Amino acid sequence: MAKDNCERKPSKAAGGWGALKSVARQLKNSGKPVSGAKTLLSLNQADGFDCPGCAWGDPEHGSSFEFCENGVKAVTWEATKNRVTPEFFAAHSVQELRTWSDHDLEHQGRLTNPMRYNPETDHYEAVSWEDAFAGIGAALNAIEDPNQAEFYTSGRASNEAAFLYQTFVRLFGTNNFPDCSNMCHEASGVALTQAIGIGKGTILLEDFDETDLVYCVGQNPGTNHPRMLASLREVVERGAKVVAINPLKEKGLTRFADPQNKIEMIRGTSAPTSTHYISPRLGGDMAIFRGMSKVVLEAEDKAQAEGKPAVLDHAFIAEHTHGFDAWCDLVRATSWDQILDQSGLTREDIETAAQMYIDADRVIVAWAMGITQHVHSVDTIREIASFMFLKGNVGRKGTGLCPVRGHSNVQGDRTVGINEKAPAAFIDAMEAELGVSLPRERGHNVIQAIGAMLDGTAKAFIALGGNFARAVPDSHLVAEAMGKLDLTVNIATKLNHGHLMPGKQSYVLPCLGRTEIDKNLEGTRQMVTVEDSMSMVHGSSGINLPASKSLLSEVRIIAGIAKATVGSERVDWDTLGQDHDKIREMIARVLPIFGDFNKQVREPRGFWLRNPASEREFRTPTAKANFGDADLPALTEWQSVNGKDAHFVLQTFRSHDQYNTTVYGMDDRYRGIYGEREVVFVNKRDLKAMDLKGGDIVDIIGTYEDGHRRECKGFRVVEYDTPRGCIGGYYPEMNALVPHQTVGDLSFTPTSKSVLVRLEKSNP
Ligand SMILES: Nc1nc2c(c(=O)[nH]1)N[C@H]1C(S)=C(S)[C@@H](COP(=O)(O)OP(=O)(O)OC[C@H]3O[C@@H](n4cnc5c(=O)[nH]c(N)nc54)[C@H](O)[C@@H]3O)O[C@H]1N2
Ligand SMILES: Nc1nc2c(c(=O)[nH]1)N[C@H]1C(S)=C(S)[C@@H](COP(=O)(O)OP(=O)(O)OC[C@H]3O[C@@H](n4cnc5c(=O)[nH]c(N)nc54)[C@H](O)[C@@H]3O)O[C@H]1N2
Ligand SMILES: [Mo]
Repeated sequence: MAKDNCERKPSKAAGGWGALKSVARQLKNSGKPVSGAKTLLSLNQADGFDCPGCAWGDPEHGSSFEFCENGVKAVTWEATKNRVTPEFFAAHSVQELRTWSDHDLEHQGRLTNPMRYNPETDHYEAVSWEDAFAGIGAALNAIEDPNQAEFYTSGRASNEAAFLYQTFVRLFGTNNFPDCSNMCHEASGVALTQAIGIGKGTILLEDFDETDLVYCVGQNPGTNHPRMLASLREVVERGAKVVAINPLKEKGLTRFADPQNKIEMIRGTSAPTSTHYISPRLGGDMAIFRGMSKVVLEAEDKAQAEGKPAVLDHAFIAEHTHGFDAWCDLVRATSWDQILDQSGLTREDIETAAQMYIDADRVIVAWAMGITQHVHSVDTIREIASFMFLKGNVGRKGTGLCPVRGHSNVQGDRTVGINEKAPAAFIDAMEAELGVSLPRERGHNVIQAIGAMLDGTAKAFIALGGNFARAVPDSHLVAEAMGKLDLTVNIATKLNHGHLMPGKQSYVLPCLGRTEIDKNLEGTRQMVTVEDSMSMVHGSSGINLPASKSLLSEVRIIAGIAKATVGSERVDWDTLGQDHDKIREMIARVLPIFGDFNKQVREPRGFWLRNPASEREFRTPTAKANFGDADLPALTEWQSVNGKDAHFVLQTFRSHDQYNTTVYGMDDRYRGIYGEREVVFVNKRDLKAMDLKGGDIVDIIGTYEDGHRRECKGFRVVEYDTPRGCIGGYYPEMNALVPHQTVGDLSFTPTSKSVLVRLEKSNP
């Protein structure tokens, strides 16, 4: 634990009074004229709005108060009374604002007016919506090649906004759709598509009620998916098992006090969220699953030799899978030495974790960024899937693969076409809908968009939400390159650093948030829809008055830009902009899986987008679930630094007080950090070896030899329970250290959880 951090200690359990106090503080600070409590009671209710916090599924809408501490932060942060007005921009130049922190920028509140950058004064100035649309349309049309424009999407955008956006971008003539998913669960999408024929998870929330065993891998749900803790805790209370696999002992994965449980709150008690905890080295998870599979295969051999019942589900393997024998050969050929060195575990650790699998009838594996943000993530997820196929743990009640998504609609955005490599069938359907041929070549993902900005071929950047400049690797280089573009446009609720690197022409366009009432010109309320991690699609309608009279919905802003850029010959943007039902009709024509979209989404709990893999229909080229075909990495990042003085693998993670690049506050209660973020978590023995102690100040230096100097200077050392050679610190500050050229194999995901660095004592 963070020993040297003076006055305050880490919390004993996740949730509890700490969470309630934090909620109260948040409500007070938001000071919303519309009652904060009323806003919260509408969260995740049938007639309310979807929590913009995370993509965890909801139980029956309306059955309880469905929010958590960090959902409250997300909501109140949006529903603040603070405003960023034209007067604010008149008072502060862009150069000045660039010196502000991420927290201070967003804390100024909601953007109120469309703004255009004036390079002569270095200030943003108010502009009318008409002039903004016309200016953007003219600038986009002045670009020689549509592939020189990058159209970014952050995963909070609704299905309706995302679908309209991709329609516009494809008509404009490019598939350049860098999106936050490229930095997030891309490896899950790639690996699951190869393994089971669809890049999504196969479980429903109810599966947690039936499962015998959950592996929760590379994920910190106490902070990032707090509503998942209720599921994990119920699994443990039922007597089933939860194995947490995480280099850090994350509080939420040990104990949870449910702030909505009165008795628990009064007694100050909490309950466990896991039954077993194993702490591997960074990037060691493929080795763990390979090792567990080895144990399972040995158990099968033994059972056969002794004439006992089979351990494997032979019927499933024979009927539904491909590549079993070849993969078994790989598993058997993998040495324990390599497995133990990469994972950093003992053979007993792995055998214990595998024995639980052997004993369990129904198993779920859930994972997030600790698995997806490495070089070997795709192979690791394939290995997880192969392990699960051994006992038919896919497509059965209480079983399944569960990539836990990040942004609340990141999965939906992909479904409706935010995809630089969309399937041909989708483009075919869009062409039939629009009566025009559309570009087919692969567009840019985030890494390729960065490349185009750095080499000067990109001319324009449009962002539907997010904070590209801070979220991406090599953030300093990228921010600088953004300033050289001809056009930058940001559709946003709040001011962030991404808006402060204006191109030659630049606009910041303020939009309505999830919490706000969206009415069209005739005064009819519009709802949007989102898809959660479990492929449930539901409606979301805000209840608060808009932060300013000048705001438009994302849908109307996109329609405005589209009309001014590609004209209304193919699409009646005015009508679609005014009527979300019409957009949903169009979505359902292009993607028949949405069925009678407008009717279904008005059911209280929304509806489930059928996932064939969860019914054992595997739409892969072999028409089967495919076992993996990869060896363990020849060398993990940890192995590459092991034995080199002061060299480490660094993981960059989230504090309890942030939402990605949105920094709510400076505390990380569960890890015992208060009032600061420029810290680096290091193992005690590593510190000793370097003659350092907790509280010392160090510089963290990137060790990639590609000509770029990467450093974070003056960070405070925190002595922490993390494996030797593996250190950690906060994103986005540490994006200055994450290289954009080193990416996940096949996923192109920045390797934010295995960054190679060196520590040096700071020279004050
Ligand atoms: N409050 C809040 N909620 C959020 C977000 C937020 O910022 N704040 N962000 C949203 C988004 S976009 C996303 S993608 C998710 C992110 O959700 P998480 O994936 O939980 O996010 P991180 O903070 O990056 O945490 C990564 C976890 O993986 C562990 N880990 C790192 N490397 C390894 C490894 O090699 N092996 C194993 N086994 N574990 C490892 C870390 O110790 C850490 O516990 O949360 C979403 N929800
Ligand atoms: N080093 C490192 N880098 C990472 C990660 C990591 O773990 N480590 N994680 C990666 C992951 S998983 C992700 S998903 C990305 C996140 O990358 P992004 O999605 O680009 O970043 P966010 O911080 O979520 O975006 C915050 C901004 O979104 C805008 N916003 C908020 N709500 C709305 C809305 O309703 N509409 C619109 N239009 N705008 C809105 C606000 O202006 C706010 O400032 O970062 C990635 N980068
Ligand atoms: Mo994410």
